[in-house]
Amino acid sequence: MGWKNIFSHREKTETDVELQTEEIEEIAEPISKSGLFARLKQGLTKTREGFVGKVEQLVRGRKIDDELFEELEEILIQADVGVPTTMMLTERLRLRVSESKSTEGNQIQVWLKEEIVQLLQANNETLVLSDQKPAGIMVVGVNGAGKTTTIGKLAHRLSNEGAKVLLGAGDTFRAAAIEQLRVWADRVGVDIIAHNSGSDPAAVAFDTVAAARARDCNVFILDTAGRLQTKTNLMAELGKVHRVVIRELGRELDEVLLVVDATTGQNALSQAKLFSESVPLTGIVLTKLDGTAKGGIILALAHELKLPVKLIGVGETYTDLQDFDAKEFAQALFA
Ligand SMILES: Nc1nc2c(ncn2[C@@H]2O[C@H](COP(=O)(O)OP(=O)(O)OP(=O)(O)O)[C@@H](O)[C@H]2O)c(=O)[nH]1
Ligand SMILES: [Mg+2]
Repeated sequence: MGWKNIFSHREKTETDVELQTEEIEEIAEPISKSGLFARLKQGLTKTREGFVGKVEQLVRGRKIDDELFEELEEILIQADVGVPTTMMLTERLRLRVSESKSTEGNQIQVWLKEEIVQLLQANNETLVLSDQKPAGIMVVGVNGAGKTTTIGKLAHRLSNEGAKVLLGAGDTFRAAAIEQLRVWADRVGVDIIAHNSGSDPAAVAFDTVAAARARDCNVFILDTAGRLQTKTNLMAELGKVHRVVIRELGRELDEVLLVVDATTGQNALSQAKLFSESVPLTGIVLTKLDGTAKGGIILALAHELKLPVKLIGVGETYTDLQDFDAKEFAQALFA
């Protein structure tokens, strides 16, 4: 069985997972589904308390009226759900109220959870990597969003699942950035392509693709320097790196992931919009959800963008980079 099959083991039934255990044991740390869910729940503690907890307090023992809706809107906006998504959600809740003629405040919380699941599910996708060697992932985002850490965690996971992984140190802006990726490569036990700091990132990208092919790698992951989405020259540079990669690869990348720090608030939307003008983004990695009470940004991203959130970061350890699963997410949030 190839690594790709193992990669998607979370979607399989318990029996399927058991059957694979023998093959996985040597190459993967066993992380049970319940263990992952516990990490997710723990990572969402602040948002659960700051957002869902407030909704709970609001509706308890209350009758549904306009005032309750106004307060609910305030809670949603404070949790970074954003105005358009807040309006969409409350409109749908008002419709449910008028259809059901319910007056119990508690009902609002039940419906809100259902609406959140529906919104997140509409755009729920996980990573898709082709069987063609090498599959390619490029990781972009603003400074400090969590790109390099995400690459380290992803390399660990793919490598554990049997893939031969190659990292490309495309952030040539700082010497420390190359070193940081090298530390991850050593820790995970995968190869890395790096040039000196200050060198051309497109040349690193080119060499990474060529080496991935020459070494028969399953997948390469290219790091890039953090950049503000408003700096047009840096965004143009990113476009150039991407063009070099696909020319050398001979096809589109499998994933171009935008890493977004969940604590940056509504700016996340601007990041997604402007980055997607330079490179064809395939999905978002939403990091540092554990560090914010404003995890509602994930709802704004789902509603206002066409891009799926594919991975979420709920902490700093290996197992804290998880596939995004709408149902599980809502379950952990409302637990
Ligand atoms: N708590 C928490 N911290 C995270 C998460 N993801 C990344 N971090 C931390 O965020 C900090 C920045 O991460 P990096 O991976 O260096 O970010 P980057 O986007 O590569 O940064 P630049 O290369 O400087 O643009 C590090 O201290 C990471 O440990 C997460 O999901 N949760
Ligand atoms: Mg970095």
